Amino acid sequence: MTSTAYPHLADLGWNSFFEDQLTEDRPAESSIVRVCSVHSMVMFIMGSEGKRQIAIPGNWLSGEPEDRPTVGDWLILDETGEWPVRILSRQTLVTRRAPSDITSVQLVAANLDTLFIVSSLNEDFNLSRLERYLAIAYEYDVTPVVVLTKRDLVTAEHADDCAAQVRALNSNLNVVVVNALTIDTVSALFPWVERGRTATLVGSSGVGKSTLVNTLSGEELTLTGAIRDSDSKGRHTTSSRTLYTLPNGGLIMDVPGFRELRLPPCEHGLSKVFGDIIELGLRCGFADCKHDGEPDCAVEEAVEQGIIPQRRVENYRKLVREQAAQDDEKQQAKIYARQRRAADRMAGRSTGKKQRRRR
Ligand SMILES: Nc1nc2c(ncn2[C@@H]2O[C@H](COP(=O)(O)OP(=O)(O)OP(=O)(O)O)[C@@H](O)[C@H]2O)c(=O)[nH]1
Ligand SMILES: [Mg+2]
Ligand SMILES: [Zn+2]
Repeated sequence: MTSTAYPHLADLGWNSFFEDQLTEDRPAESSIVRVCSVHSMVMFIMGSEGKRQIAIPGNWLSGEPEDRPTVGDWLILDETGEWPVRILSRQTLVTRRAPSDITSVQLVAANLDTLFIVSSLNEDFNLSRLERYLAIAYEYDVTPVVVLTKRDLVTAEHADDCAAQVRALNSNLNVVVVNALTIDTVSALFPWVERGRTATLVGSSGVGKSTLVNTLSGEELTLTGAIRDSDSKGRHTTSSRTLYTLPNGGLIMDVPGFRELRLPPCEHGLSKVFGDIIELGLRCGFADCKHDGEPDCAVEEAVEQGIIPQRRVENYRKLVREQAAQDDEKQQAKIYARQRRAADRMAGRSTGKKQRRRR
């Protein structure tokens, strides 16, 4: 853990990144607090003196989404300790496109170390959806851990097969298979949510995010909900994002289930998730190949040879289309070109490569 002038805050995730922002008068330890939950006019905060509620300044509410406080933020309070005056710059910030208005972003969580991407091993299991979540984790430089729940409800073969499919997405990926109801398997998550570290749980409704919070804490900190029999989906039991402290000193944020996850601008994240496809694309006949029926396409050849699953290529193309906001062909071409150039640079092939056709 980082040593700072505010020892009690280190347990809440405080480190030198935040301390370095306090250049002028150094506030008292009691004036530095972390946001646990945000409601329409008030927020809950925690600090060296415990947890309490304060009002959100009106002018903060009318600002841009990024200028508003979100769960996980560090705030400085005025001398009265009642009024927040500043949001410290975020070390990490995870956003998504707002479901109601895809032109604006919605803040999911600030200052995280770990993103637990939760999926159940039954009907919810979907590799393309996991690739979306992974793109976010890579974009924002937060360590992803894929947590596959409900191991007790499926056969061991099915659980092993699903875990192997997830590991095949990226050989460095952390994948943990659990029965979220009991600590024996869930304890494997502790290394990613140690004292002073912050983790967030994301995934569809009903996959067991709140159940994991309760099992990790050994208490009923948050409500969990039954699943609909008709389609095994959850009922959106958790309604707001909340940061909890675990008995081991780790911090974990429970998040309402996402109905759909629309990616924010996320080109870098996508190029990490789909690095293998981009790399292969350097060998396509056309420099601007979209891997969609063009002649001499190295990616489609790899699909035919069973090296890359068709699903994965389709998901890559779909997510680039989404990035380009609404099927703008020129925009898509630019994204493909930027990602290829970056891969080209990484591979050190900027000179002496084969001359490719341009359309
Ligand atoms: N058998 C079994 N049931 C589980 C497991 N994980 C979660 N459940 C059950 O699934 C239901 C939904 O769990 P929650 O923890 O409420 O799901 P959630 O992801 O928080 O859902 P939202 O808050 O709606 O987003 C509850 O009835 C849990 O008991 C598991 O690993 N095994
Ligand atoms: Mg929940
Ligand atoms: Zn191609």
